[in-house]
Amino acid sequence: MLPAFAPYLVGGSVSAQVYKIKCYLIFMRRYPHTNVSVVIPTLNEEKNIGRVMDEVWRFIGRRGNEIIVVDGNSEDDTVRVAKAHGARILMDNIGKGSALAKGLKAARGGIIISMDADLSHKAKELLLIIDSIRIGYDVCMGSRFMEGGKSEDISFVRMVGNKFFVHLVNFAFGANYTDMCYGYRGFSRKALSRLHLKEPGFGIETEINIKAKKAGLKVIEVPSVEKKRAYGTGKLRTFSDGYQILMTIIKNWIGIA
Ligand SMILES: Nc1nc2c(ncn2[C@@H]2O[C@H](COP(=O)(O)OP(=O)(O)OP(=O)(O)O)[C@@H](O)[C@H]2O)c(=O)[nH]1
Ligand SMILES: [Mg+2]
Repeated sequence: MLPAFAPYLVGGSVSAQVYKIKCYLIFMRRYPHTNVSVVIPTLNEEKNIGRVMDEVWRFIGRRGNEIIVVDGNSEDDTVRVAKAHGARILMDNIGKGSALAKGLKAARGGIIISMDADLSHKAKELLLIIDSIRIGYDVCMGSRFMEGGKSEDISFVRMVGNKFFVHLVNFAFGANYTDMCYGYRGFSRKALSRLHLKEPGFGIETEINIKAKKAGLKVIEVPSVEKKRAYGTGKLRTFSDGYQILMTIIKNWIGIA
């Protein structure tokens, strides 16, 4: 797969082009072709998953790459549609976090991406996330609240909750995050081997933020635009899942996670 900046190699004077091609070859020698795994937890996403996968394939290409769908026993046709679009299917009936952890563990790529199945993540942002890992970051996190990012989906109550959790984690762990409960991310293999994820539900993203900081991993946030879920209903329950996220922070803070 070509890096995101490949189109910029074209154009300019002959000497500028020779220079750019030299830079490109140096880059490719330092960061050789790395296969990509995209892990998508799903629960009743039959109307979304096919389109999500089409878009992902369009940006990463099928050759050498994989999409892993980890399904939580959907009652609809999610698994059939995902299979028909070329996914590796895993099953997990515990929760979003446990499904994601299972998929991340099973991933074979050198760069591993997590994303949602509801068409709220833009596939073209994959290129920035992938290149961030390629150039040496251990974890790249999409952020809706840094300059250039936004959410068309988040409710006021959830936004306030998210801000509270961001500040709490930054205070408790000396971090500098701008977003927390957002699942569009990239990881190096090394990062995943250091995270030891345990959260079964929607606390998983918070657990990743905390453990990445504790492990001293090189983390970068990149702007991300979250769109509204296309079809179906969201599974996150604001208050009970919010409570789980708070518990995730407290457990890690007092050292029992
Ligand atoms: N395997 C599995 N996947 C889940 C589970 N709960 C949610 N998911 C998936 O996790 C992703 C995020 O869930 P959403 O329901 O979109 O959560 P959200 O984005 O916080 O909520 P909305 O803004 O309402 O969409 C989606 O791809 C879901 O299908 C679960 O229990 N098991
Ligand atoms: Mg969603």
